[in-house]
Amino acid sequence: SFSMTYITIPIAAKTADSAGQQITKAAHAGAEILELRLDSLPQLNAENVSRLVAFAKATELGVIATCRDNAEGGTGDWPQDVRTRMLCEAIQAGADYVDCELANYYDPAVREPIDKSLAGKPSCRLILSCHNFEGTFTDLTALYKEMADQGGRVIPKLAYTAKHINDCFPAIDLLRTKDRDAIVICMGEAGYITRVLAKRFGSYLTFACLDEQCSTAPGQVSIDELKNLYRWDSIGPNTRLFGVIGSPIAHSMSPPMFNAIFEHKNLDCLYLLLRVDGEMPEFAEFMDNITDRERVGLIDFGGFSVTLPHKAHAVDYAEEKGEYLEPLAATIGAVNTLKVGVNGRVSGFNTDYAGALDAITSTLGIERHGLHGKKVAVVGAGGVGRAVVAGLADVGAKIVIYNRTIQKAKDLAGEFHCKYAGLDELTDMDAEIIVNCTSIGMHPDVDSSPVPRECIKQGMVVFDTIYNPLETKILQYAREAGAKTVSGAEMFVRQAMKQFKIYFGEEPPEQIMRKAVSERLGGEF
Ligand code: SKM
Repeated sequence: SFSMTYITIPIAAKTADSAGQQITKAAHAGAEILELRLDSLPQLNAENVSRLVAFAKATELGVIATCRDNAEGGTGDWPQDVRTRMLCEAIQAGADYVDCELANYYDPAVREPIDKSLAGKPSCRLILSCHNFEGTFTDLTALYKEMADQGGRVIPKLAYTAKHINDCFPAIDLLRTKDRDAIVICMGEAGYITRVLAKRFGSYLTFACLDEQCSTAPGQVSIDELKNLYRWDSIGPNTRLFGVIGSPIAHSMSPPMFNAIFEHKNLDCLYLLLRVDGEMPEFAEFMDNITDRERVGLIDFGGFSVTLPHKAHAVDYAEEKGEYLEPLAATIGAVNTLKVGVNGRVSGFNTDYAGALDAITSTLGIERHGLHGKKVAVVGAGGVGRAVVAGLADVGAKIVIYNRTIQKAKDLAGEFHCKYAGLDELTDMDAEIIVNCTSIGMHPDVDSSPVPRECIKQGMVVFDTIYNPLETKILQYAREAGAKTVSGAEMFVRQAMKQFKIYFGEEPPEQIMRKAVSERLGGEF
């Protein structure tokens, strides 16, 4: 069995005062280990090092001392003999761990004094580290073994840059198969899952920063995010994983919303941002990595939300390698929900169209069949428009599709047997419900409306699929005209409610989801 996973905050301060402040802040924030980056001290000498170690030890947190070589990301450009002496000094001063680069440890002029100092301090452990800022290591496992061969008290530390999320899998595999305490971390934004999942996969520690300014390496997550968004204290070795796949994805409200559900229902689950850059090949590689027979049950993803640009890729994936594809998702050409079965094979669904229908029917207080024969103007013929039209056509609404490029409106209308027109014909519109599926009015374009004010009449329902801002220009016009309004946040919550039902087979806690989204968007909807 392995040790727990410690949240470690690097202290890389330029002055002794600021180091002291950072240490105090880190202790308050909930750090469990402090990593003293001695190389960042402006005056590196024995006295400063022992004072800093003593100050850090007084917090009763674990203390790592390292004097990072510039070749592996350090600063200061200190000569090797100075760095070695400072590590020995830190050992004497009572550091719990010293971290020395494996490459340097091979040098007897480094190894011998360090080993000698360690011999006098049996409780101090040696972290042997190797950093690659350029990319992955050619043979991660061999490097790990080389480190482990250096003795029983060694904790191997391997940190490499992930340029793509798919580069994280070797690190995760090493953590799963390691035979001793080890630190394996992917740097870079694409490596973020290895930091957040360090506890799930049993890395000895994960590095977090106090805030973005204090980050000592790219991709470091703040301790506040780890604890409050990523449920650090609740994560265990069996936590089931979920996530939203897309690129860009930082804006997604799915993680705070699903993690709020997990918290509320006390589920041993965690929901992540999964930025999968690229197109079908990268998406398929990611899915293959997750659903790999060797890894299923070990990595244990339960399901995914899928957003741009991967919704069509998810259709193809479910078709080629999955076990089920919802027929309407195939018709729409977009899967936004993947559920991973016990066999590791995925099923694909679309909950966007249902989310849109539910947003409208709940506002009108009717059932879906109540939409039969209703006159609906759908503005926009892109991806969202397709899902909305497919859903409305399925329940027999009378649809007119309006689009700037008339050919696109015509093609979509032809597929779903409805009418179409250009945006200039909106003034002749005869509709009970208007749905905006364009991005007109989305932040920062907040003063534009896809539909002129005079087209909106009292008693209509106006639904904007945009949720940022909560009240777009068209919704403002609608409110002022006495029409009923539906925000994109309503659709967002409802598509996610369907996802929860698909993942867990039970009803979702709607109010908790609304609250999480409201908090994020800064208003009720
Ligand atoms: O269809 C949804 C998807 O399920 C999640 C999402 C998000 O998290 O931003 C947006 C929509 O594409």
